[in-house]
Amino acid sequence: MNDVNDLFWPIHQAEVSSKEWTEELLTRVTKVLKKEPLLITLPDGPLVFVGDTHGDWEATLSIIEQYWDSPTTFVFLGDYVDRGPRQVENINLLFSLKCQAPERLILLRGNHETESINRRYGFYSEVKDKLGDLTEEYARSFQELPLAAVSNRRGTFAVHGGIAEGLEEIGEINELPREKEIENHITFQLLWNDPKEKIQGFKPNPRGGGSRLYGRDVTEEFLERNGLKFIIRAHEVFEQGYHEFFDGLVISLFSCRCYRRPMEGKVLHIDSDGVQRPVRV
Ligand SMILES: [Mn+2]
Repeated sequence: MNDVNDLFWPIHQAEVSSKEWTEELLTRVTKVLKKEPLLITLPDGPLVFVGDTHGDWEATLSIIEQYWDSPTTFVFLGDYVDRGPRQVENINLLFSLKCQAPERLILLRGNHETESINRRYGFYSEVKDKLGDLTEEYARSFQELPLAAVSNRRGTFAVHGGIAEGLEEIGEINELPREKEIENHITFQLLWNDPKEKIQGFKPNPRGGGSRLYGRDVTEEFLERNGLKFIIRAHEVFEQGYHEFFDGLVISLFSCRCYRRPMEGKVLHIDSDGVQRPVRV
């Protein structure tokens, strides 16, 4: 196992790297991501799931350092950029670790890993300020990010937003297109949908754009059809960083500690025996 200190990225320095270094990083990570399927099958060992980090570079670093020396696989649920203080540093750290140790770190796509969203919520201008112009290169890397992960042993499905109306079998995710701007309605929902108590089926989501709310009944049907037990997702802010829907059938994580105001961030650790524990960042 690589020592985290020997890696390509000097992780203890908050300074942004040069444009040349980042360009090389993006070329490398795009190649690594292209080799991955859109639905990742997770290994059987311990797992740590991480919700939105949104430029909270320090949160990402502390999570990495906490679990790097154990045989833990990291599953990041997307939304690495926009909003927070160190977006370039956050995504560069994650991409660098991905290049160095692709098996240890799964980086799923969030709805913020899209150029049109980055233009509105801060990443686009941060890249221009710190690196000149690599927005196109970042967008090309984001296009290759996998959409979901499954742990057959744990019966867990991990995705940024949640289940999608029209998606029957999770294997169908591997047939989805890799799009720079997300137009496929299944992909869009995987990244944008939210669970909601006390509704039936799928309903229009106030977020708009074709996103849906999903209720307990369709969640149970999806889990049963796919032989799964529960879903881990991110995408929504919770002050405590952790929230359970439908008596734990859906676990929602938020790991950033500085979203508009200071708050707790949490990750979910699942050990070799399947014991789940929310852990404060
Ligand atoms: Mn999101």
